[in-house]
Amino acid sequence: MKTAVVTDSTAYIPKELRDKLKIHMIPLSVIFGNETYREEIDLHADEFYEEIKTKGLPTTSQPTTGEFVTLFEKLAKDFDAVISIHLSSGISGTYQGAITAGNLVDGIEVYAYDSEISCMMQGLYAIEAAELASAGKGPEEIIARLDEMKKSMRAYFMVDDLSHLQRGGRLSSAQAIIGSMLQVKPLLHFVDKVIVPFEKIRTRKKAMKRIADMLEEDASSGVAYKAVIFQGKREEEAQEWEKELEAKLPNVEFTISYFGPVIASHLGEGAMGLGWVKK
Ligand code: MYR
Repeated sequence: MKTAVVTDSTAYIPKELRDKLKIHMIPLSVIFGNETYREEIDLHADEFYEEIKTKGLPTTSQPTTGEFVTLFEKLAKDFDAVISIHLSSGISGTYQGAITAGNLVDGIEVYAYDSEISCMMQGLYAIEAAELASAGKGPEEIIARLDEMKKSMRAYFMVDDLSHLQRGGRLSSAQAIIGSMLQVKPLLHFVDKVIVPFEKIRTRKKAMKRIADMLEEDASSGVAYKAVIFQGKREEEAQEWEKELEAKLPNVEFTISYFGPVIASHLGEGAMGLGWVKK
């Protein structure tokens, strides 16, 4: 059985790696006024962070059902099945769009997979799926492996200004709790597919230390982990953090990734995070 792997743009897998692993990408878009840009195609992270200096943060949209149908029909010519891995269904309708399109397309079995997260953590699922697919594994076996990964995956992030997430309706918490958090730097994470505050922490430094301590605790078992540092225009800080963490945690393999246009439209500039999963 030939299985294709699709993920959406919010996995932020660099194009060379996508091409090498034959991962197909369907883009989400950002909308500035009357202009729509498909991220990772028409608009990349660097350009986006320049644009928002004058235009402010845009709105975002998921791929249309028609775009999914076109992609799946194209894949049906060469593949028997497709695993379509998407950002959490609790923050976007993209995963549901893949399911709807899958029901409309003949000649290929569509397995939509809800990553229940986003960014490069979602990317790690897609990379693993693509490696298994190219080794000839079928969709059920691949999905079982992704479910296994989900058990050890954790990610925490913080933003400079919580009001963007609140305005976009992507912060799931009582208004009173959010109100009390607007002045501090809460750590955020995903629980049951939605973003909720994890802990109130007053400074960035303390928040970063708290996340690093949690990784250190998990990695202290000696098990090998992959970890991703996420940053929204904080490359230097991310590089310093990576060096510091690498020196302490030899069994953890680090990568630096980024919050691209769609995700940064909800987080604002300056967001930072760390995620990890057992290898
Ligand atoms: C859409 O318009 O469908 C896209 C909505 C995207 C919402 C993004 C909310 C922030 C996600 C943060 C992910 C951090 C992962 C470590």
